[in-house]
Amino acid sequence: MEKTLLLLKPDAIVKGVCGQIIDRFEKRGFKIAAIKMVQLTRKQAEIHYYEHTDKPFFHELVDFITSSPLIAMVIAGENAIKASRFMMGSTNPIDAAAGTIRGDFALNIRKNIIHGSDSLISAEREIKNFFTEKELYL
Ligand code: IDP
Ligand code: MG
Repeated sequence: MEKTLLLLKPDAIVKGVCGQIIDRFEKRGFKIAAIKMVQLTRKQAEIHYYEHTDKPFFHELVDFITSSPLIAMVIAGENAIKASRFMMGSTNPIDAAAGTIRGDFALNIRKNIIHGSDSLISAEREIKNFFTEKELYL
């Protein structure tokens, strides 16, 4: 079964909308394979977002994602990666359709509520940055 890493970013916790977001994935038919609350170290955040190292917003991104705890989870199901990216909506919430998570819960590109892996290769790499093999229940 395909797996993907989701992060309910610090703003999702501050806003108190994590339950509503998890509910959408469960209703869609995905199974939770792992879940934990964690405050990222800068090192772990830099590993997670390494592809953006050279972007002008990298420092701001790491500041934000490490600012307070987040919820990391692995969900499993058919086409988990593509389906969850559609459910999340566009990176910039202003462009995200109503009915998507970012379209319904966010307004700001930095505080855009959720992360989801964008490919099989990144899912595999990102999951390993958060969970050991033993922590995955499939
Ligand atoms: P994604 O989260 O939709 O995959 P990416 O392009 O991988 O989007 O960017 C990672 C995260 O970096 C985004 O979710 C967003 O929070 C943040 N980000 C992207 N572009 C900008 C920007 O121009 N300014 C500030 N933050 C940005
Ligand atoms: Mg991305």
